[in-house]
Amino acid sequence: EMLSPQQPPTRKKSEPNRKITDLSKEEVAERLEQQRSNTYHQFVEGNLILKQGIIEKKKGIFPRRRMLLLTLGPHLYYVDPVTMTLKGEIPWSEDLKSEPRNFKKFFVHTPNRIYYLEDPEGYALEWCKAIDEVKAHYYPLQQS
Ligand code: 4IP
Repeated sequence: EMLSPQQPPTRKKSEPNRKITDLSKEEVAERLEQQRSNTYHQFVEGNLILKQGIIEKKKGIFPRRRMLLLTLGPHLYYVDPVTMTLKGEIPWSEDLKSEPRNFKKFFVHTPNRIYYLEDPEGYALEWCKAIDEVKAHYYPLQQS
């Protein structure tokens, strides 16, 4: 099965328990190769994109539409999809926590800031699950 170069694959329906981080070295290498044609590859410092999608990040008066990129590393980059510029990164640490609020809204808690995010497509739970799996992968002793 060919993976689309633009959208990293999400969980396959046939493998519901497979974690987003369950990848062999060969799969990582193959997907990195495919990722070169992803227009957002330029922002992720060579890291494999595990999940990407447009979200709204609320801060101040105006929510900002951003492409959120969850990668190995781990990293959570966000890019302005109109100007195609990297706007920042949600800093990873063992203390990062996702919190779904409803199907659209979710929070990402970090020691110095709570990121208020909204997935207009309604896949907030998917985002939180992916973030939790990445956290469990990199910080296995931190799970409560
Ligand atoms: C900006 O609001 C944008 O929301 C920025 O988001 C945000 O930076 C700024 O917060 C905030 O002041 P205005 O443009 O309405 O002023 P983005 O960087 O995605 O464009 P971050 O990146 O931190 O969310 P400050 O406090 O970081 O400057």
